[in-house]
Amino acid sequence: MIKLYGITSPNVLKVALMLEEIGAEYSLHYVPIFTGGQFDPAFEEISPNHKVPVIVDEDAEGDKALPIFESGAILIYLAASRTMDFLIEGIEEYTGVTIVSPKAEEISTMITDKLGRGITAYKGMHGYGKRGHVSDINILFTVITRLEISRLRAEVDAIDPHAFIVMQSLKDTKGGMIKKRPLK
Ligand SMILES: N[C@@H](CCC(=O)N[C@@H](CS)C(=O)NCC(=O)O)C(=O)O
Repeated sequence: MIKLYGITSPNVLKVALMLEEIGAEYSLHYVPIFTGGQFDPAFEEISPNHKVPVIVDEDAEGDKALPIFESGAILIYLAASRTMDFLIEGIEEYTGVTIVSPKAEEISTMITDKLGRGITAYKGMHGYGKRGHVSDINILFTVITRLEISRLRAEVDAIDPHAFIVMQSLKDTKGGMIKKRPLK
C-alpha cells in the first residue's frame, strides 16, 4: 500500500493520476498546509522540505516503509518500480497449455525432449459434433514460460496443424518441475 500525503493542488494531483494509471493501491492523507500542518514533526520526518506531495511506500524493500518527496522524484520512482514489476512478472509469467490432438503421443515426446517440460495427460473424449462421432483421446497439459510460447506453437504446428490449443496465463503454480530448470 502507498500513502499519498497532500492537498488538491496540481503537484499532488499529478501523483494521484500516476497512481491511478498504474493501478496502485493507495490511500490519501490530507495535510493542512494552510494552517502549518507541513511543520508537524511527524510530517517533517517524511517531508524534510515541508511540502506536499509525499508518498510513503509501505511495501518498499523488505516491507520497510520508504518516504519520497518532490513530485518529479515520486513520478520517476513509481514509473521505475512499475517497470521493474513488469520485467520480473513478464519473464516469470507462466502459461498453462492444453492441447487436444490425435497426435498426443508425438506432441508429448516433443514437449519433454525438445522443450524439457513435464506433461500431464488427461483421458478424454473428442469428436463431439453434428456427426456424433466420439473417440478416446489423451488431452495434454503443460506449463511453460511466456518466452517458450512461440516455440511450442511452431513445434505443435509441425506435428499437427489442426491441434486444438488453449493457453491461459497462470498467477500461481506449486510443485512440478517448473522452476528447477533455467530458461533456454
Ligand atoms: N517542487 C515541489 C513543489 C511542491 C509544492 O510546492 N508544494 C506545495 C503545495 S502544491 C506545498 O506543500 N507548499 C507548502 C509550503 O511551501 O509550505 C514538488 O514538485 O513536489
